[in-house]
Amino acid sequence: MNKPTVVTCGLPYTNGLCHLGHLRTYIPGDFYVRYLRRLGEDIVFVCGSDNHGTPIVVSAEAEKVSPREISERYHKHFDEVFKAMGVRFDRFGMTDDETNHKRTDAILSKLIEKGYVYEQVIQQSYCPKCGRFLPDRYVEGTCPYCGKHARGDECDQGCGRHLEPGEILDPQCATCGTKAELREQKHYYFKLSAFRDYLLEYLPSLQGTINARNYAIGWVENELKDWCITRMMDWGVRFPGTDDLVCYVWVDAPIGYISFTEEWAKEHNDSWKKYWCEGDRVHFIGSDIIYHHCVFWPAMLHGAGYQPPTAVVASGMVTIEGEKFSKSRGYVVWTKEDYLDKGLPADYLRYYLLDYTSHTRELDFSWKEFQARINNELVNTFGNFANRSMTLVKNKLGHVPSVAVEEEIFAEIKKSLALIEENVRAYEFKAAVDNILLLAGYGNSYISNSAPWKLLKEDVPAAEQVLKNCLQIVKACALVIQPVMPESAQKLWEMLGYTDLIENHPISDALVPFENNELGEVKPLFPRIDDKQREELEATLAKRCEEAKAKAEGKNMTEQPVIEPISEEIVTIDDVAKLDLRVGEVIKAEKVPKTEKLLRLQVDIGSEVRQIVSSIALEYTPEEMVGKKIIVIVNLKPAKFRGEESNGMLFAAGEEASLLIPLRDVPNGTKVH
Ligand code: B3M
Ligand code: ZN
Repeated sequence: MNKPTVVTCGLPYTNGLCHLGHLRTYIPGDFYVRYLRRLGEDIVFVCGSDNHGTPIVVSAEAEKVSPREISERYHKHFDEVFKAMGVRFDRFGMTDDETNHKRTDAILSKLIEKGYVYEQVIQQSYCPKCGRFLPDRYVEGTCPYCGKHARGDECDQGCGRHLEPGEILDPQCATCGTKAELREQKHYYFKLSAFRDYLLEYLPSLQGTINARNYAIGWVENELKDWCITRMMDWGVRFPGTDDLVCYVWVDAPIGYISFTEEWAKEHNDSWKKYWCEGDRVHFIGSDIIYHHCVFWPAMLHGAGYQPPTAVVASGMVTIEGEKFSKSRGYVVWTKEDYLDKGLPADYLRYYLLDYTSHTRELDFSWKEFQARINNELVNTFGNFANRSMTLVKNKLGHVPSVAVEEEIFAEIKKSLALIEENVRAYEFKAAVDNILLLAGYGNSYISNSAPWKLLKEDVPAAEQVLKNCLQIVKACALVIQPVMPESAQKLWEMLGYTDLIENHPISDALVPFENNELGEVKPLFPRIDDKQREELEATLAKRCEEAKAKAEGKNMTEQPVIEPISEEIVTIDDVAKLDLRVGEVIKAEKVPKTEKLLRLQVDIGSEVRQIVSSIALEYTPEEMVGKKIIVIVNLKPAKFRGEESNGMLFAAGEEASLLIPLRDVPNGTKVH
């Protein structure tokens, strides 16, 4: 009997919608679970939403709702999308639910008790303008390791490293842009460095994909810094024994895996310990969070007396039409809006994501490739073989032949089953799915070469033998494709004349002789994706990218001006005092004839009316200027512009010549100081 196994998928944060990047982890996780279950393994499959952490608080603040409210909204979204995509967790919990607060408290208390946690006063970024400390996403600056732009807890645009509080250089408040000050704060640290030897012993035996193991070993060999596990904010799991600190989100998030198993066990009268203390633990994650799962998490579990992960399966990243996935640039495919709501079958996307490339590689999504894969592989090979076999039996022969299936057919199926299983167990999902398709391909060649449509006219018993063999292969194909495409497999199962659920049959039923006397209603299994539909899907993406580009360009002008360097010439306070600056009111304005840029203004400066010539005609009309109160320097040496005398100068900012004006109304001639 196999060990009980808990399989988890990385928890989506509840401040954004589900997109294809997410599915790269969940679909293979679901496929793996479905396949192994049908090999008879005892698996519980859990996931949930990750509700804590500063990004969610930042989003909630922007939307003026509570973090719990925003979390519940996105939690529901993910739950629905996963179900629609056929990703079936036994439990999809929330890290903010009570079970997780309790389990996190228990684990932290254990770590404290065992002496793995210590107190330390650190310099933490503080925004003097917003009047608050700046944990994680609240602060931005420069990565101390690679010099790229980084967020408080993660170098998001460079080396991808986890950053400890206080490590970021040139910290700025992410909300208002003010330069952050450093202020002292008391925090708690986890003695990660004490786990170096343990991790170096454990990691070589960690199963899963090789990228996870190798990256982790490399990091541990290089450096292992202690880890700040508290944050000063309200939203999160209260750190034991404190009333102003919560634990860092990466503490309570993976603990969610345990809590969700507990919640499932409670509901099913089962034991969560069976999985967490005795069985196997397999985590499906994105390759950007290997560090958290292969370094922090096993150390934390080991320190608190739990078993570490048995396997970490890390998927490569997703690109969209060859471009780096980016919400702000529009390179994103939303699972619901761009895929499911367009009426596209979940099964097609499952197939594409599993079979495009091997699990650890980068996966490019393009609608063209999507169309090609579906039409060439699913429609032309798999669908065509199943359809030809069943329609010949149903419409031409008229009955299911009673003759026994030939041995060579069973031998071929047996060979396929072994290869598929081997690859599933090795986390080689593409190879597994390729082998499923190869079985259909074998069937397709077999039917083409045997030409039962000809035999039906010449040698009916021979035709019957071929068709019975074909039905056996179709049955096997349905059983093995089910974990990839559950809906289509069920349809195919019913066409084969079964009335029960295919998912209740073990994979090994592929070797049980085809037993039905009658087929069900036979219809084409996979609708083709035509060019028109593909063009529409491409157009949606292209439009989103254009809009994002336009938005970014507009934004650049207003939000990211080119800042001129600060003048190096030093002036003293006496120099400044020499300038006589006054508030003046424009009482008359006209364009200087034959010039493009000059306006001649009559400005009332209290004691007199001055003529000032200014090159603002492209930015302001004379009418606009009349009545404006402006700042004027009144002791400037008179000058002439195009023959017009100018007795002073006004102030304006930037290329747009934004006028400097007094905020409150003051009498003309008031001194500026
Ligand atoms: N919520 C999402 C991510 O970084 C994060 C995963 C938590 S898994 C315990 O991909
Ligand atoms: Zn970096």
